[in-house]
Amino acid sequence: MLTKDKIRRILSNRIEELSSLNLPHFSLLNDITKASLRIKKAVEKKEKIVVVGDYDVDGVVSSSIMHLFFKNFYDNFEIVIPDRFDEGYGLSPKLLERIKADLIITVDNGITSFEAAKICKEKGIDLIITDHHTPVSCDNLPKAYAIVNPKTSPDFPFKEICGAEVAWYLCAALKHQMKLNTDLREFLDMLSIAVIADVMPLTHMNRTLVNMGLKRLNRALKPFSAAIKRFFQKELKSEDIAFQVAPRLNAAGRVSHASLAFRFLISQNDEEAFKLWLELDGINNKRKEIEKNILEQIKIDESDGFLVVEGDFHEGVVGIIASRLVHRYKKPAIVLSKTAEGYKGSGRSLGNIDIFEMVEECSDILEGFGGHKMACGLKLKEKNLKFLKEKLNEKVKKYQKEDFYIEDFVLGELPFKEIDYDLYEILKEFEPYGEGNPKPKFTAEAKVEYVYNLKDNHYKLVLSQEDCFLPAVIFNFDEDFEEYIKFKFSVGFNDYNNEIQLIIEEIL
Ligand SMILES: [Mn+2]
Repeated sequence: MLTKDKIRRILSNRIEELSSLNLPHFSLLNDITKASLRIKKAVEKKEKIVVVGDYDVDGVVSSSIMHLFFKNFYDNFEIVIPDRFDEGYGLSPKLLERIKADLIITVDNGITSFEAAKICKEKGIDLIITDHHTPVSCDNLPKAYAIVNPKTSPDFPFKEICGAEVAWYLCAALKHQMKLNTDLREFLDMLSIAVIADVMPLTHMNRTLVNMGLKRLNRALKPFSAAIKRFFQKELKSEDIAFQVAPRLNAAGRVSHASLAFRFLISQNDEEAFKLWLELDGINNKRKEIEKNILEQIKIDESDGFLVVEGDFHEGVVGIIASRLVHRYKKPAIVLSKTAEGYKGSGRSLGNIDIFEMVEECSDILEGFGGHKMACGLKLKEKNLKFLKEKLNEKVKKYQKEDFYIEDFVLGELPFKEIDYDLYEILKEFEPYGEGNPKPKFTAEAKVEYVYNLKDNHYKLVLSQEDCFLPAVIFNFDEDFEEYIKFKFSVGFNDYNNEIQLIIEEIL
Protein backbone atom coordinates (compact mmCIF):
# COMPACT_ATOMS: atom_id res chain seq x y z
CA MET A 1 0.00 0.00 0.00
CA LEU A 2 1.22 3.47 -0.84
CA THR A 3 1.69 6.26 1.66
CA LYS A 4 2.41 9.94 1.10
CA ASP A 5 6.06 9.47 2.02
CA LYS A 6 6.47 6.63 -0.39
CA ILE A 7 4.86 8.63 -3.22
CA ARG A 8 7.16 11.56 -2.52
CA ARG A 9 10.16 9.23 -2.66
CA ILE A 10 9.12 7.63 -5.96
CA LEU A 11 8.50 10.98 -7.61
CA SER A 12 11.66 12.65 -6.36
CA ASN A 13 13.71 9.75 -7.69
CA ARG A 14 12.41 10.59 -11.12
CA ILE A 15 13.28 14.24 -10.74
CA GLU A 16 16.75 13.85 -9.27
CA GLU A 17 18.60 13.53 -12.54
CA LEU A 18 16.99 16.70 -13.81
CA SER A 19 17.64 19.11 -10.98
CA SER A 20 20.28 20.94 -13.00
CA LEU A 21 18.63 24.32 -13.01
CA ASN A 22 21.28 26.11 -15.02
CA LEU A 23 20.50 26.04 -18.69
CA PRO A 24 23.34 24.91 -20.93
CA HIS A 25 25.02 27.91 -22.55
CA PHE A 26 24.22 28.59 -26.21
CA SER A 27 27.89 28.40 -27.16
CA LEU A 28 27.77 24.63 -26.53
CA LEU A 29 25.80 24.27 -29.76
CA ASN A 30 28.11 23.71 -32.72
CA ASP A 31 28.17 26.42 -35.39
CA ILE A 32 25.97 28.80 -33.40
CA THR A 33 28.57 31.57 -33.32
CA LYS A 34 29.29 31.18 -37.02
CA ALA A 35 25.54 31.34 -37.68
CA SER A 36 24.94 34.41 -35.56
CA LEU A 37 27.90 36.28 -37.06
CA ARG A 38 26.50 35.58 -40.53
CA ILE A 39 23.05 36.86 -39.52
CA LYS A 40 24.61 39.95 -37.96
CA LYS A 41 26.39 40.63 -41.25
CA ALA A 42 23.14 40.16 -43.17
CA VAL A 43 21.44 42.72 -40.93
CA GLU A 44 24.29 45.20 -41.38
CA LYS A 45 24.20 44.79 -45.17
CA LYS A 46 20.37 44.87 -45.22
CA GLU A 47 20.21 41.48 -46.91
CA LYS A 48 16.93 39.67 -47.32
CA ILE A 49 16.55 36.99 -44.61
CA VAL A 50 13.95 34.24 -44.98
CA VAL A 51 13.10 31.85 -42.16
CA VAL A 52 11.60 28.51 -43.21
CA GLY A 53 9.45 26.87 -40.53
CA ASP A 54 7.15 23.90 -40.25
CA TYR A 55 3.38 23.41 -39.97
CA ASP A 56 3.24 21.61 -36.63
CA VAL A 57 3.16 23.37 -33.25
CA ASP A 58 6.93 23.21 -32.78
CA GLY A 59 7.54 24.64 -36.25
CA VAL A 60 4.97 27.38 -35.85
CA VAL A 61 6.28 28.39 -32.42
CA SER A 62 9.86 28.42 -33.80
CA SER A 63 8.69 30.72 -36.60
CA SER A 64 6.80 32.96 -34.18
CA ILE A 65 9.79 33.35 -31.86
CA MET A 66 11.99 34.30 -34.84
CA HIS A 67 9.40 36.77 -36.11
CA LEU A 68 8.89 38.45 -32.72
CA PHE A 69 12.62 38.56 -32.07
CA PHE A 70 13.56 40.10 -35.44
CA LYS A 71 10.70 42.54 -35.80
CA ASN A 72 12.20 44.65 -33.01
CA PHE A 73 15.22 45.61 -35.06
CA TYR A 74 14.97 44.35 -38.65
CA ASP A 75 12.38 44.37 -41.37
CA ASN A 76 13.95 42.84 -44.48
CA PHE A 77 12.82 39.58 -43.02
CA GLU A 78 10.16 37.04 -43.90
CA ILE A 79 8.71 33.85 -42.42
CA VAL A 80 7.76 31.06 -44.83
CA ILE A 81 5.78 28.08 -43.54
CA PRO A 82 5.31 25.42 -46.22
CA ASP A 83 1.88 24.14 -47.14
CA ARG A 84 1.54 20.51 -46.00
CA PHE A 85 -0.48 19.49 -49.06
CA ASP A 86 1.20 21.48 -51.83
CA GLU A 87 4.78 21.72 -50.74
CA GLY A 88 5.22 19.07 -48.08
CA TYR A 89 7.61 19.09 -45.19
CA GLY A 90 10.69 21.23 -44.76
CA LEU A 91 13.03 23.14 -47.02
CA SER A 92 12.52 21.36 -50.35
CA PRO A 93 13.54 22.28 -53.92
CA LYS A 94 9.87 22.98 -54.59
CA LEU A 95 9.60 25.43 -51.71
CA LEU A 96 12.82 27.14 -52.82
CA GLU A 97 11.12 28.10 -56.10
CA ARG A 98 9.01 30.67 -54.28
CA ILE A 99 11.74 32.02 -52.00
CA LYS A 100 13.81 35.09 -52.80
CA ALA A 101 16.55 35.53 -50.24
CA ASP A 102 20.19 36.26 -49.56
CA LEU A 103 20.16 34.19 -46.40
CA ILE A 104 17.84 31.32 -45.44
CA ILE A 105 17.45 30.08 -41.88
CA THR A 106 15.50 26.89 -41.25
CA VAL A 107 13.81 26.27 -37.92
CA ASP A 108 12.58 22.84 -36.74
CA ASN A 109 13.58 21.31 -40.10
CA GLY A 110 16.43 21.11 -42.60
CA ILE A 111 18.73 18.41 -41.26
CA THR A 112 17.80 16.16 -44.21
CA SER A 113 17.46 18.93 -46.85
CA PHE A 114 20.36 17.71 -49.00
CA GLU A 115 18.85 18.70 -52.35
CA ALA A 116 17.75 22.14 -51.21
CA ALA A 117 21.16 22.83 -49.65
CA LYS A 118 22.79 22.07 -52.99
CA ILE A 119 20.44 24.40 -54.84
CA CYS A 120 21.08 27.19 -52.31
CA LYS A 121 24.78 26.81 -52.91
CA GLU A 122 24.33 27.04 -56.69
CA LYS A 123 22.19 30.13 -56.31
CA GLY A 124 24.64 31.76 -53.90
CA ILE A 125 22.19 31.79 -51.01
CA ASP A 126 23.76 31.13 -47.61
CA LEU A 127 21.83 28.52 -45.67
CA ILE A 128 21.75 28.21 -41.90
CA ILE A 129 20.04 25.05 -40.71
CA THR A 130 18.66 24.96 -37.19
CA ASP A 131 16.94 21.72 -36.29
CA HIS A 132 16.59 19.11 -33.56
CA HIS A 133 15.80 16.07 -35.67
CA THR A 134 18.33 13.26 -35.87
CA PRO A 135 20.65 13.53 -38.88
CA VAL A 136 21.11 10.58 -41.24
CA SER A 137 24.60 10.43 -39.77
CA CYS A 138 26.96 13.00 -38.30
CA ASP A 139 29.32 12.75 -41.25
CA ASN A 140 26.53 12.96 -43.77
CA LEU A 141 24.99 16.40 -43.34
CA PRO A 142 23.57 18.81 -45.91
CA LYS A 143 26.19 21.20 -47.30
CA ALA A 144 25.01 24.30 -45.47
CA TYR A 145 26.80 27.44 -44.26
CA ALA A 146 26.11 26.43 -40.66
CA ILE A 147 24.19 23.66 -38.88
CA VAL A 148 22.89 24.24 -35.37
CA ASN A 149 21.47 21.07 -33.83
CA PRO A 150 21.99 19.53 -30.37
CA LYS A 151 22.40 16.16 -32.10
CA THR A 152 25.41 17.40 -34.07
CA SER A 153 26.87 19.10 -30.97
CA PRO A 154 28.91 16.69 -28.82
CA ASP A 155 29.33 19.32 -26.09
CA PHE A 156 25.65 20.12 -25.68
CA PRO A 157 24.66 18.09 -22.61
CA PHE A 158 21.00 17.43 -23.33
CA LYS A 159 19.87 16.23 -26.76
CA GLU A 160 16.10 16.05 -26.30
CA ILE A 161 15.16 19.65 -27.02
CA CYS A 162 12.62 20.75 -29.60
CA GLY A 163 13.06 22.94 -32.67
CA ALA A 164 11.70 26.02 -30.92
CA GLU A 165 14.31 25.64 -28.19
CA VAL A 166 17.06 25.58 -30.83
CA ALA A 167 15.57 28.70 -32.44
CA TRP A 168 15.40 30.34 -29.02
CA TYR A 169 19.08 29.53 -28.48
CA LEU A 170 19.91 31.11 -31.83
CA CYS A 171 18.13 34.27 -30.65
CA ALA A 172 20.21 34.16 -27.45
CA ALA A 173 23.42 33.96 -29.49
CA LEU A 174 22.25 36.82 -31.71
CA LYS A 175 21.30 38.93 -28.73
CA HIS A 176 24.81 38.47 -27.42
CA GLN A 177 26.49 39.08 -30.79
CA MET A 178 24.45 42.19 -31.65
CA LYS A 179 24.22 43.52 -28.10
CA LEU A 180 20.43 43.65 -28.18
CA ASN A 181 18.37 44.12 -25.06
CA THR A 182 15.48 41.77 -25.88
CA ASP A 183 14.32 39.82 -22.84
CA LEU A 184 14.37 36.21 -24.01
CA ARG A 185 12.11 35.12 -21.16
CA GLU A 186 9.37 36.85 -23.11
CA PHE A 187 9.16 33.80 -25.40
CA LEU A 188 8.99 31.13 -22.72
CA ASP A 189 5.18 31.00 -22.76
CA MET A 190 5.00 29.83 -26.36
CA LEU A 191 8.23 27.88 -26.03
CA SER A 192 6.68 25.71 -23.30
CA ILE A 193 3.79 24.90 -25.65
CA ALA A 194 6.27 23.67 -28.28
CA VAL A 195 8.22 21.52 -25.80
CA ILE A 196 5.02 19.80 -24.66
CA ALA A 197 3.46 19.51 -28.12
CA ASP A 198 6.61 17.98 -29.61
CA VAL A 199 6.52 15.37 -26.79
CA MET A 200 9.96 16.25 -25.41
CA PRO A 201 10.77 14.65 -22.04
CA LEU A 202 9.86 17.05 -19.23
CA THR A 203 13.19 16.50 -17.52
CA HIS A 204 16.45 18.45 -17.28
CA MET A 205 16.30 21.89 -18.94
CA ASN A 206 12.87 21.20 -20.45
CA ARG A 207 11.38 20.96 -17.00
CA THR A 208 12.88 24.29 -16.01
CA LEU A 209 11.75 26.04 -19.18
CA VAL A 210 8.25 24.57 -19.11
CA ASN A 211 7.73 25.51 -15.47
CA MET A 212 8.77 29.10 -16.17
CA GLY A 213 6.81 29.17 -19.42
CA LEU A 214 3.57 27.90 -17.95
CA LYS A 215 3.75 30.56 -15.23
CA ARG A 216 4.05 33.25 -17.89
CA LEU A 217 1.32 31.70 -19.99
CA ASN A 218 -1.03 31.76 -17.02
CA ARG A 219 -0.24 35.41 -16.39
CA ALA A 220 -1.65 36.10 -19.88
CA LEU A 221 1.07 38.58 -20.79
CA LYS A 222 0.42 38.45 -24.55
CA PRO A 223 -2.71 38.60 -26.68
CA PHE A 224 -2.37 34.91 -27.59
CA SER A 225 -2.08 33.75 -23.99
CA ALA A 226 -4.87 36.11 -22.92
CA ALA A 227 -7.11 34.51 -25.56
CA ILE A 228 -6.31 31.00 -24.34
CA LYS A 229 -6.99 32.01 -20.74
CA ARG A 230 -10.23 33.72 -21.70
CA PHE A 231 -11.35 30.55 -23.47
CA PHE A 232 -10.51 28.00 -20.75
CA GLN A 233 -11.04 30.21 -17.68
CA LYS A 234 -8.68 28.23 -15.49
CA GLU A 235 -5.07 27.65 -14.50
CA LEU A 236 -3.49 25.80 -17.45
CA LYS A 237 -1.24 22.84 -16.75
CA SER A 238 1.04 20.81 -18.98
CA GLU A 239 -1.77 18.32 -19.64
CA ASP A 240 -4.09 21.11 -20.77
CA ILE A 241 -1.40 22.23 -23.19
CA ALA A 242 -0.95 18.67 -24.48
CA PHE A 243 -4.63 17.79 -24.87
CA GLN A 244 -6.41 21.11 -25.38
CA VAL A 245 -4.09 23.83 -26.65
CA ALA A 246 -1.66 21.91 -28.89
CA PRO A 247 -4.38 20.07 -30.88
CA ARG A 248 -6.08 23.38 -31.72
CA LEU A 249 -2.82 24.93 -32.91
CA ASN A 250 -1.93 21.79 -34.87
CA ALA A 251 -5.33 21.64 -36.53
CA ALA A 252 -4.46 24.71 -38.62
CA GLY A 253 -1.63 22.92 -40.42
CA ARG A 254 -3.62 19.71 -40.70
CA VAL A 255 -6.82 20.90 -42.32
CA SER A 256 -6.20 24.53 -43.29
CA HIS A 257 -2.86 26.35 -43.26
CA ALA A 258 -0.43 26.73 -40.36
CA SER A 259 -0.22 30.47 -41.02
CA LEU A 260 -3.43 30.82 -39.01
CA ALA A 261 -1.71 29.45 -35.89
CA PHE A 262 1.29 31.66 -36.66
CA ARG A 263 -0.84 34.81 -36.92
CA PHE A 264 -2.51 33.83 -33.66
CA LEU A 265 0.77 33.46 -31.76
CA ILE A 266 2.24 36.73 -33.01
CA SER A 267 -0.97 38.71 -32.69
CA GLN A 268 -0.58 42.16 -31.13
CA ASN A 269 -4.22 42.70 -30.34
CA ASP A 270 -6.45 40.96 -27.79
CA GLU A 271 -9.62 40.94 -29.85
CA GLU A 272 -7.88 39.72 -32.99
CA ALA A 273 -6.12 36.98 -31.03
CA PHE A 274 -9.38 35.80 -29.53
CA LYS A 275 -11.07 35.75 -32.94
CA LEU A 276 -8.19 33.70 -34.39
CA TRP A 277 -8.36 31.34 -31.43
CA LEU A 278 -12.06 30.73 -32.04
CA GLU A 279 -11.23 30.08 -35.68
CA LEU A 280 -8.61 27.52 -34.61
CA ASP A 281 -11.18 25.95 -32.31
CA GLY A 282 -13.59 25.63 -35.25
CA ILE A 283 -10.93 24.09 -37.47
CA ASN A 284 -10.11 21.64 -34.69
CA ASN A 285 -13.75 20.57 -34.57
CA LYS A 286 -13.60 20.02 -38.30
CA ARG A 287 -10.45 17.92 -37.80
CA LYS A 288 -12.30 15.78 -35.24
CA GLU A 289 -15.19 15.35 -37.66
CA ILE A 290 -12.86 14.19 -40.46
CA GLU A 291 -11.19 11.81 -38.04
CA LYS A 292 -14.50 10.35 -36.88
CA ASN A 293 -15.62 9.74 -40.46
CA ILE A 294 -12.41 7.94 -41.32
CA LEU A 295 -12.52 5.80 -38.18
CA GLU A 296 -16.04 4.73 -39.11
CA GLN A 297 -14.96 3.81 -42.64
CA ILE A 298 -11.91 1.79 -41.67
CA LYS A 299 -12.21 -1.98 -41.72
CA ILE A 300 -9.69 -3.89 -39.68
CA ASP A 301 -8.64 -7.49 -40.18
CA GLU A 302 -8.32 -8.56 -36.56
CA SER A 303 -6.04 -11.46 -37.47
CA ASP A 304 -3.29 -9.04 -38.54
CA GLY A 305 -0.50 -8.43 -36.05
CA PHE A 306 0.44 -5.19 -37.79
CA LEU A 307 -2.42 -3.01 -39.00
CA VAL A 308 -2.00 -1.32 -42.37
CA VAL A 309 -5.03 0.54 -43.70
CA GLU A 310 -5.29 2.62 -46.82
CA GLY A 311 -7.94 4.79 -48.39
CA ASP A 312 -8.82 8.16 -49.78
CA PHE A 313 -8.05 9.75 -46.43
CA HIS A 314 -7.28 13.33 -45.53
CA GLU A 315 -3.48 13.51 -45.35
CA GLY A 316 -3.45 15.80 -42.35
CA VAL A 317 -4.99 13.31 -39.94
CA VAL A 318 -3.42 9.94 -40.84
CA GLY A 319 -0.98 10.12 -37.92
CA ILE A 320 -3.75 10.74 -35.39
CA ILE A 321 -5.84 7.92 -36.87
CA ALA A 322 -2.85 5.58 -36.61
CA SER A 323 -2.46 6.34 -32.90
CA ARG A 324 -6.19 5.83 -32.32
CA LEU A 325 -5.92 2.39 -33.92
CA VAL A 326 -2.89 1.55 -31.78
CA HIS A 327 -4.85 2.40 -28.64
CA ARG A 328 -7.96 0.56 -29.73
CA TYR A 329 -6.33 -2.65 -31.00
CA LYS A 330 -3.04 -2.64 -29.06
CA LYS A 331 -1.09 -3.29 -32.26
CA PRO A 332 1.27 -1.15 -34.36
CA ALA A 333 -0.59 0.64 -37.16
CA ILE A 334 0.14 2.45 -40.41
CA VAL A 335 -2.51 4.60 -42.08
CA LEU A 336 -1.94 5.51 -45.72
CA SER A 337 -3.67 8.08 -47.83
CA LYS A 338 -4.01 7.74 -51.57
CA THR A 339 -1.97 10.20 -53.64
CA ALA A 340 -1.35 10.69 -57.35
CA GLU A 341 1.89 8.72 -57.10
CA GLY A 342 0.71 5.92 -54.78
CA TYR A 343 0.37 6.06 -51.00
CA LYS A 344 1.70 8.33 -48.32
CA GLY A 345 1.13 7.92 -44.61
CA SER A 346 2.12 7.65 -41.00
CA GLY A 347 2.64 4.86 -38.51
CA ARG A 348 2.54 4.63 -34.72
CA SER A 349 3.78 1.96 -32.38
CA LEU A 350 3.46 0.78 -28.78
CA GLY A 351 5.41 -0.95 -26.03
CA ASN A 352 8.69 -2.43 -27.17
CA ILE A 353 7.87 -2.57 -30.84
CA ASP A 354 10.29 -0.66 -33.04
CA ILE A 355 8.21 0.49 -35.99
CA PHE A 356 11.07 2.42 -37.59
CA GLU A 357 13.29 -0.66 -37.68
CA MET A 358 10.56 -2.74 -39.32
CA VAL A 359 9.80 -0.07 -41.92
CA GLU A 360 13.50 0.42 -42.60
CA GLU A 361 13.77 -3.30 -43.33
CA CYS A 362 11.16 -2.79 -46.05
CA SER A 363 13.03 0.15 -47.59
CA ASP A 364 13.54 -1.73 -50.89
CA ILE A 365 9.82 -1.35 -51.65
CA LEU A 366 9.43 2.19 -50.27
CA GLU A 367 9.86 5.51 -52.06
CA GLY A 368 10.80 7.24 -48.82
CA PHE A 369 10.57 6.85 -45.05
CA GLY A 370 11.70 8.40 -41.79
CA GLY A 371 10.94 8.40 -38.09
CA HIS A 372 11.89 6.75 -34.82
CA LYS A 373 10.99 3.79 -32.61
CA MET A 374 7.42 4.90 -31.88
CA ALA A 375 6.43 6.74 -35.08
CA CYS A 376 7.25 6.81 -38.76
CA GLY A 377 6.29 8.37 -42.06
CA LEU A 378 6.48 6.60 -45.41
CA LYS A 379 5.70 6.74 -49.13
CA LEU A 380 5.25 3.87 -51.55
CA LYS A 381 3.93 2.89 -54.98
CA GLU A 382 0.52 1.31 -55.22
CA LYS A 383 1.86 -2.00 -56.54
CA ASN A 384 4.00 -2.47 -53.41
CA LEU A 385 1.19 -2.11 -50.88
CA LYS A 386 0.42 -5.82 -50.81
CA PHE A 387 4.08 -6.71 -50.19
CA LEU A 388 4.39 -4.12 -47.47
CA LYS A 389 1.42 -5.58 -45.60
CA GLU A 390 2.79 -9.12 -45.91
CA LYS A 391 6.30 -8.14 -44.87
CA LEU A 392 5.24 -6.12 -41.82
CA ASN A 393 2.86 -8.84 -40.65
CA GLU A 394 5.69 -11.32 -40.94
CA LYS A 395 8.22 -9.11 -39.17
CA VAL A 396 5.97 -8.26 -36.24
CA LYS A 397 5.83 -11.97 -35.34
CA LYS A 398 9.29 -11.77 -33.80
CA TYR A 399 7.82 -9.81 -30.89
CA GLN A 400 6.39 -11.52 -27.81
CA LYS A 401 2.97 -10.86 -26.34
CA GLU A 402 4.49 -8.77 -23.52
CA ASP A 403 6.03 -6.36 -26.04
CA PHE A 404 2.56 -5.11 -26.98
CA TYR A 405 1.53 -2.75 -24.21
CA ILE A 406 0.37 0.82 -23.86
CA GLU A 407 2.58 2.57 -21.36
CA ASP A 408 0.88 3.23 -18.09
CA PHE A 409 2.21 4.66 -14.87
CA VAL A 410 0.32 3.15 -12.00
CA LEU A 411 2.35 3.67 -8.82
CA GLY A 412 0.28 1.21 -6.81
CA GLU A 413 -2.76 0.84 -4.59
CA LEU A 414 -3.58 3.99 -2.66
CA PRO A 415 -5.87 3.86 0.41
CA PHE A 416 -8.53 6.59 0.66
CA LYS A 417 -7.20 7.77 4.04
CA GLU A 418 -3.98 8.92 2.30
CA ILE A 419 -5.89 11.04 -0.19
CA ASP A 420 -6.17 14.59 1.08
CA TYR A 421 -5.00 18.09 0.37
CA ASP A 422 -1.45 17.33 1.59
CA LEU A 423 -1.16 14.54 -0.97
CA TYR A 424 -2.43 16.88 -3.67
CA GLU A 425 0.27 19.40 -2.71
CA ILE A 426 2.96 16.69 -2.90
CA LEU A 427 1.79 15.69 -6.36
CA LYS A 428 1.84 19.33 -7.43
CA GLU A 429 5.48 19.73 -6.40
CA PHE A 430 6.59 17.38 -9.15
CA GLU A 431 4.71 19.03 -12.00
CA PRO A 432 4.80 19.48 -14.95
CA TYR A 433 3.75 15.98 -15.86
CA GLY A 434 4.01 14.56 -19.35
CA GLU A 435 6.62 12.76 -21.41
CA GLY A 436 9.53 11.55 -19.23
CA ASN A 437 7.72 12.51 -16.01
CA PRO A 438 4.33 10.81 -16.33
CA LYS A 439 1.40 11.81 -14.18
CA PRO A 440 1.09 9.40 -11.23
CA LYS A 441 -1.85 7.05 -11.34
CA PHE A 442 -3.16 4.76 -8.63
CA THR A 443 -5.60 1.94 -8.07
CA ALA A 444 -8.20 1.48 -5.34
CA GLU A 445 -11.30 -0.49 -4.45
CA ALA A 446 -14.37 1.28 -3.14
CA LYS A 447 -18.12 1.15 -2.68
CA VAL A 448 -20.21 3.30 -5.01
CA GLU A 449 -22.48 5.29 -2.69
CA TYR A 450 -24.02 7.67 -5.17
CA VAL A 451 -24.10 8.25 -8.93
CA TYR A 452 -24.95 11.58 -10.50
CA ASN A 453 -25.19 11.98 -14.27
CA LEU A 454 -23.33 15.17 -15.24
CA LYS A 455 -24.08 15.11 -18.97
CA ASP A 456 -24.22 12.40 -21.65
CA ASN A 457 -22.01 9.53 -20.46
CA HIS A 458 -20.10 11.56 -17.86
CA TYR A 459 -20.74 10.92 -14.16
CA LYS A 460 -19.94 12.25 -10.74
CA LEU A 461 -19.73 9.63 -8.00
CA VAL A 462 -19.40 9.48 -4.26
CA LEU A 463 -17.19 6.56 -3.22
CA SER A 464 -16.47 5.10 0.19
CA GLN A 465 -13.74 2.96 1.65
CA GLU A 466 -14.14 2.03 5.33
CA ASP A 467 -15.31 5.35 6.77
CA CYS A 468 -13.67 7.62 4.18
CA PHE A 469 -15.88 9.22 1.53
CA LEU A 470 -14.47 10.83 -1.63
CA PRO A 471 -15.98 12.43 -4.72
CA ALA A 472 -14.92 11.11 -8.13
CA VAL A 473 -15.63 11.76 -11.79
CA ILE A 474 -15.60 9.44 -14.76
CA PHE A 475 -15.97 10.46 -18.41
CA ASN A 476 -17.22 8.50 -21.44
CA PHE A 477 -18.52 5.60 -19.38
CA ASP A 478 -21.14 3.51 -21.16
CA GLU A 479 -21.77 0.68 -18.71
CA ASP A 480 -23.63 0.30 -15.41
CA PHE A 481 -21.90 0.82 -12.09
CA GLU A 482 -21.46 -2.22 -9.83
CA GLU A 483 -21.87 -1.72 -6.10
CA TYR A 484 -18.13 -2.27 -5.52
CA ILE A 485 -15.57 -1.16 -8.08
CA LYS A 486 -11.85 -1.56 -8.56
CA PHE A 487 -10.47 1.32 -10.60
CA LYS A 488 -7.46 3.23 -11.90
CA PHE A 489 -7.38 6.94 -11.14
CA SER A 490 -5.40 10.15 -10.77
CA VAL A 491 -5.88 12.76 -8.07
CA GLY A 492 -7.37 16.06 -9.16
CA PHE A 493 -8.84 19.17 -7.67
CA ASN A 494 -12.27 20.52 -8.37
CA ASP A 495 -11.85 24.30 -8.44
CA TYR A 496 -15.58 24.81 -8.48
CA ASN A 497 -16.33 22.95 -5.25
CA ASN A 498 -12.87 23.48 -3.80
CA GLU A 499 -12.36 19.82 -3.09
CA ILE A 500 -10.08 16.93 -3.95
CA GLN A 501 -11.64 14.56 -6.43
CA LEU A 502 -10.57 11.29 -8.01
CA ILE A 503 -10.44 11.20 -11.78
CA ILE A 504 -11.30 7.63 -12.73
CA GLU A 505 -9.51 6.53 -15.89
CA GLU A 506 -10.72 2.99 -16.05
CA ILE A 507 -12.83 0.57 -14.11
CA LEU A 508 -10.76 -2.57 -13.75
MN1 LIG B 1 9.92 19.60 -33.97
